[in-house]
Amino acid sequence: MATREEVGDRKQSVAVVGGGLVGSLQASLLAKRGFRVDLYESRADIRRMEHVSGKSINLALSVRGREALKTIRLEKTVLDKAIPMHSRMIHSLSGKMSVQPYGNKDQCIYSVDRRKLNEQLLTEAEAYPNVTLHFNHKLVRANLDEKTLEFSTNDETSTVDTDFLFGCDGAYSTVRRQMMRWGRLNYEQEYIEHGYKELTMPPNTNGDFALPPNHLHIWPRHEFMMIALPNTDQSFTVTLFMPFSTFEAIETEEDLLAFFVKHFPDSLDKLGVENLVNEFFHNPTGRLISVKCYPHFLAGSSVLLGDAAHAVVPFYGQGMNAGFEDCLIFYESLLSVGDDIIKAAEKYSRTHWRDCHAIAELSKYNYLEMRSHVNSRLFLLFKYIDKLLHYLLPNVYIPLYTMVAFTRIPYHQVVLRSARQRKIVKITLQTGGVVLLVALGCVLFERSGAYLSLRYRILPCVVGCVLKDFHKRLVD
Ligand code: FAD
Ligand code: EGO
Repeated sequence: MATREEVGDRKQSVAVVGGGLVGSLQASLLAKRGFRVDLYESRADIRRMEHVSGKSINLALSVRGREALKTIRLEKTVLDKAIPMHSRMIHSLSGKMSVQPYGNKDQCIYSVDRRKLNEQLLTEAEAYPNVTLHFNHKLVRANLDEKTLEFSTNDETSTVDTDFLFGCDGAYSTVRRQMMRWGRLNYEQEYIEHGYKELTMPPNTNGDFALPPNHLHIWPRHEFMMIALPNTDQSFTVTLFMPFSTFEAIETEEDLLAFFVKHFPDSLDKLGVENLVNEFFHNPTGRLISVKCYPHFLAGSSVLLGDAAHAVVPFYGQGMNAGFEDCLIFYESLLSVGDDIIKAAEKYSRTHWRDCHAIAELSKYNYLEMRSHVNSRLFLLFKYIDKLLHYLLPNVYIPLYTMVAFTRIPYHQVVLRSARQRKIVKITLQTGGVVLLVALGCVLFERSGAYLSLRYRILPCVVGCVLKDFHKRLVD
């Protein structure tokens, strides 16, 4: 448990709406700076619930999220209950499994249980004397001029005053909607064609993991993508991503089994036919939304964080990580302006929105790339080329996934860098091709005994032009 020597005695009271992953982290970080924090969550206290409904069971935690957890001294506690995945394991249609490490030995992502993580974050927040958690409080309206919040609590409504408001209420944010009514908030959302279904791969008959546990398992099949992340109870949570139309086309048990035999034959036994049929037809098909908005700070009193500010499609496994990084960057802003919350919000929102937009775009781009031309062989090939280039040019070329998951390079710089890297590779390949042609020309001249002037005057000219062109294209 964290020591709380930093807790000061500031009068300012702030409201955090949403007690999900981001809201509960934000409450602790604000409490650490001495603010009086009231956190409002529409659901009941998940720590006292038997069953929690909702999206994804486990999540991949990477460096950005870990850095934020470190700040409230919760990283170790969380990692203790998480399973490291130090490589990807690619499953081909024939059942072949190929392993590719993420990098050096400490470069791994972690499979964490969403519910456990949320519970740990709530317990951590609650342990601050200056935090009050309010469950069963659903925000229905916010008056941003009067700075009042209206909640529906079970059957009643209640209204509270607040100095400052953090909207951490997820992709369908009510705070964001209120901000849009108040002022000029631009908003853009997009549902993608793919939905997702979560399935459980139970432990095998020996009670062990049905697949090696320390990997992120990926079945890349163009339009159909499947992944599996390990759980501490020796099971895996498998997520199948595919177009809604394909989900709808699978109506009977026979359809389902035929589909799995055709596309994921190696996983059928491990999922178990009865279990698969049961879960596939009982678990809901999730929808995936991508949200961008601007600005994230409005009315001098409201800031959006996490999915409320930028819901992203899960094809980089970055939604929570990006949301946690929002909180960390806000915290760093607070530190740099002496805990003046309005100045911190101004500073935070001046630049950070670009990174939020960038991760939304990167995630959508990866969705397009993976479904349009990635099967298991191409996936392995891309990753192999990435690895080779990184080996040859360790400081110049960093694979995109590495920058996203294993560094804190701001996402918008990741986009710029990756574009530059791609360009270098492309131009090098093109120039390499031209150089080969010229060399071939040389050999032919040699053989045909062409005029010396060709070899000594024209050739250097051609080589010079090629190199000049290479340089020119590289600089602009
Ligand atoms: P949420 O988790 O949605 O929490 C919002 C909270 O606000 C909820 O508790 C809700 O009850 C509450 N709330 C909503 N409205 C109100 C209201 N009006 N009043 C009061 N409370 C309210 N991210 C990763 O980093 N790695 C992954 O591997 C990963 N995998 C994913 C897989 C899938 C299939 C999906 C869908 C997402 C995945 N994500 C992943 C993204 C991650 O789930 C989200 O980015 C993360 O949950 C965002 O946290 P949040 O607190 O902003 O929002
Ligand atoms: C060619 C090959 C182009 C989430 C590979 C791009 C994402 C992308 C959904 C994986 C790992 C955590 C994830 C890699 C790429 C989680 C992830 C990756 C998926 C799907 C996921 C990787 C939950 C992009 N990380 N990743 O390199 O291992 O590569 F496959 Cl569908």
